[in-house]
Amino acid sequence: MTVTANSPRAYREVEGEREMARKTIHKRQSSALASRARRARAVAAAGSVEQALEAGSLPRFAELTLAEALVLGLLRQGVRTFVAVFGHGSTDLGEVLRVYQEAGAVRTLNVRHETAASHAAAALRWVTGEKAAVVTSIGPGALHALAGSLVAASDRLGVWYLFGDETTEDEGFNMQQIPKHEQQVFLRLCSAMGEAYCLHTPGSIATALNRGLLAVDHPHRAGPFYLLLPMNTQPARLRRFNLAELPGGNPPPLGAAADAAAYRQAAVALRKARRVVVKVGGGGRFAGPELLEFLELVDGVAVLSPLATGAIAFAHPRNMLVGGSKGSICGNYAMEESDLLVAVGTRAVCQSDCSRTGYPGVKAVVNINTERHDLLHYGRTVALLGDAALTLRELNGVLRSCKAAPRQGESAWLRRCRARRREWEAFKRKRFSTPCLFDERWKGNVLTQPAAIKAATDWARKNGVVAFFDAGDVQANGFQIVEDDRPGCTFTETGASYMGFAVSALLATAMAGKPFYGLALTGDGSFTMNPQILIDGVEHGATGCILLLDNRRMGAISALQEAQYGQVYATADEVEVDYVRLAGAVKGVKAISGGRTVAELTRALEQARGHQGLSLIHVPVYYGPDPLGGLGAFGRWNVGNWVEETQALRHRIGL
Ligand SMILES: Cc1ncc(C[n+]2csc(CCOP(=O)(O)OP(=O)(O)O)c2C)c(N)n1
Ligand SMILES: [Mg+2]
Repeated sequence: MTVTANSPRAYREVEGEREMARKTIHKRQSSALASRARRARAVAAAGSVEQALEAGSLPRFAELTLAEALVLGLLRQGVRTFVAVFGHGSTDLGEVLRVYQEAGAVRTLNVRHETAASHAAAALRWVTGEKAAVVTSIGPGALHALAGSLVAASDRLGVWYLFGDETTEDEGFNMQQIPKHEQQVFLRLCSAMGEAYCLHTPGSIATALNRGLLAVDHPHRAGPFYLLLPMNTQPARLRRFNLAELPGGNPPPLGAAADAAAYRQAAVALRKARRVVVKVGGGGRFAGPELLEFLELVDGVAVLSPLATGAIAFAHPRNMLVGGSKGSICGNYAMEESDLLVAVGTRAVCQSDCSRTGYPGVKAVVNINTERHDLLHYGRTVALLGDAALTLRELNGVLRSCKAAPRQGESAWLRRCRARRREWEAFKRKRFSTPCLFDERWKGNVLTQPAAIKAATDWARKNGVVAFFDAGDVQANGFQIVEDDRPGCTFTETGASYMGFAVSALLATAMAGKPFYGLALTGDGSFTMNPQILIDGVEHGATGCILLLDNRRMGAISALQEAQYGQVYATADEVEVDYVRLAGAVKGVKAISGGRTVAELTRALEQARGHQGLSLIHVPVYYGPDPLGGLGAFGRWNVGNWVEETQALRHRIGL
C-alpha cells in the first residue's frame, strides 16, 4: 500500500514523531526549569546577582531564556518587586517570576488595574527610593500602564515598565496589537512618553538593560523606561549567555555649577536687587540648609511649589508658602512684587508660575537647574547648570566673600511679605474656625474641605503618617494648607495631577522594605477612578487609610466652570453611593463613617489607625458658593476664557 500524505498510517507516523518531540521538549524544559530554580536559589542565598557570581554559586555562563536574563538583569539593578496584571503577552515572564519568587529572590504583587500598578510603583520610588517594575500584557493593559506612567514622567520617578509586545516574525496580526500594517507601533507610542526599547533580538538584552538603567536611575531627571517584550522572544533561548554582561552601578550626578563668571554675575545681580523671590521646585526639595543661608544673604523670601513643601520649615519667617494659579496671599504677593527671581530646580509648570505671568516685575533671573531647557526657560537669565544644594553652597560662598554691609533689622521687603503671610494665616484661620456649612445635597451641615484637610493633615503630621493627595479641590486645598517642616511628609502628585494616584499609592505601603502608614486624601471622583486598591490593598497587606472627601461631584472642575463661565456643566451626577457599604463589602477593609464634625473625623482617623490594614473613612463635604467653603485662587492661568488676557500679559511682561 502506498502511503499518501493523509492516509491513516501517515497520520499515525506523524503523531508518533510529534509525541517523541513533545517528550524531548518536556525533558529539556524540566532540566531547564531545574537550572532556572538553581540560579534563583543562588541569587536569593547570596543576596545579589553580583555576590552569587563572585561566590561561583551562579555560573558565569548560562543557557537561559531571554525573559530569565531580563529578570536577572533587573535583580542586578536592585529591582525585586513586580506589580503585574499578566496576560497572554507576558506568560513567559510570569513563569520566570514564579520560579524566582519561590526561591525568595523577587516578589510579584498581582493587581487589578495597570494604571493602579503604575501609581503604586511610582509612589514606592517617590517615598522610599525603592525601584519596582510594572508588568503588563500586550495592548490594553500596556496602554493602561502607559497612561499611568505620565506620573513617573512628570514627577521624575524612575520606574520600569515591562510590556508584552507583538511577535517579531510578523506571522499575522496578534490579538490586541495596534491594527496597522506597520512595525513597532507600540515602541513609537512609548517613545513619545519616555525612553523605550523593544527586545526584538535576544542578544540585545544587556544594551536594553543599560538604557533602562540610565533612564530609571538618572540622578536628576529619572523617568519611566519601557521595555517591550515580543511574545516570541521572551522564551527564546540564549546559549552560553555571559551574566557578567548585565549592567549595574549608578549614573554619576552633576556637582555644583562650574561657571565662575556666572556666579560673579549672579552675585552682582543679587546685590542690585531689592526684592528677591526664590522659587523652589522639586529639584530644590533637599536643599533646605543651603536655601536658608541663601535667603538671609540675599534678603529673599521663598515660594514653594506644591512638590517642595517642607523644603524649609513651615513657620520660617522667610517662607511664603505656595504661589501660582491657586497659590496663597503671601506666595503670590512675593511673586507679583519681586524684582529678581531665583529659580531653584523648577520646571515652571503653569499652575506654579501663572502660565508665565507670575513675575511681572522681575528684571533678572538667576536659574539653578540640572536640565538645560528648564535652566533657560526664562529670558534675562544667569544660568547655573548644576545640583541645587551644591550650587547654592558655592553661590553662598561667593556672596559671603562680597562682604556687603550688614543689614539693620528687618528690610521693608521682608516686613511687607510677612504682613501678607499674617493675612494668609488669618484668612485660613477664619475658614478653620467655621468648619461646617449647610450643604444642599447633603441636606444638612457638613465639614468643609479646608476644615477636614486641616484636621487630617495635622493628625498625619503628629502621627508620622505619610499623606498622599489626589487631584481636584482636595489637592489644591491640600497644598494651600499643609504645614510641613521637612520633605517627605506630603506627596501631592501635581506633575500629572492624576485622579486615582493617591489611593493607588497606598499599595506602596505593602511594597516598601521598611513599612510605613499612608493616608490618601481623595475626592469621590478620584477614588472611583481606582477603587481596585480596596482589593489589592487587602490582598498584599497595605497599611493605610483612604480619606474620601465626598462632595458628590468633580468639584474642582465645577468651580472652574463657575469661575469662568458662570455655569456648571456635566461635572456631577445624581447617583447616591454609600461608600461605607461599598468599602465594607471587601473583607479586610475597615469602613468608617467620618461624621460631620472635626471631632468625629479625628476619632475616625484614630479608629482607622488602630486597624492593622486598610481602611476607608467617608466624609461628606460642602460644595457651594460660600467663600468659607474653600481657600480661593490668587493667580492667573492660561485656560478657558482667561486665555486672551493671560497671554497678552505674558507677552507684555516678556520674560
Ligand atoms: C485621570 C484624570 N482625569 C481627569 C482629570 C481632570 N480633573 C482634575 S480634578 C477633577 C475632578 C476631581 O474630582 P474629585 O476627585 O471628586 O475632587 P474634588 O475636586 O471634588 O474635590 C478632574 C475631572 C484629572 N486630573 N485626572
Ligand atoms: Mg468630588
